[in-house]
Amino acid sequence: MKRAYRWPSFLLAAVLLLPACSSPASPEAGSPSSQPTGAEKGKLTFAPFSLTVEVSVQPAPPKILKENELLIALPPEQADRWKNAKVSVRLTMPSMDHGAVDAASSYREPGQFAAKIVPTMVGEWQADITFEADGKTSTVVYPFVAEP
Ligand SMILES: [Cu+2]
Repeated sequence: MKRAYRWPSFLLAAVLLLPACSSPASPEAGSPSSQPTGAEKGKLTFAPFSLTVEVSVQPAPPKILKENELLIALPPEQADRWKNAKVSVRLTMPSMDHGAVDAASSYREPGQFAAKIVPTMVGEWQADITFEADGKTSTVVYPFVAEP
């Protein structure tokens, strides 16, 4: 009887050590809209430009260690106005401390910017999206969850 209790506690310790760098939230919780940002699904506004874009990731949910695309869609009637803007993306994991990954984006007809992103870990990420035009700069935050 005494011996039977040793193994389970040893195994439990091993299991607890394994996910040392995983996010505290369960990855399968999935939906970025569960974040308390107040942003409606994927719609974010660059206030100095009075410009609301629709942000998404393809595929959804994005896969770790693969090339995914972060898409920033302009309203169709404003695509021409902003197609020469500079749009850049910075990825971080807010609950961790392993630095940021920068990605440039390029304009693609008929009205969206696309950035190639490679999340390195499962869990909650945030993309800081910076929009530069007419000598002004504005940054919005897009949260998403990466899966295996
Ligand atoms: Cu991480």
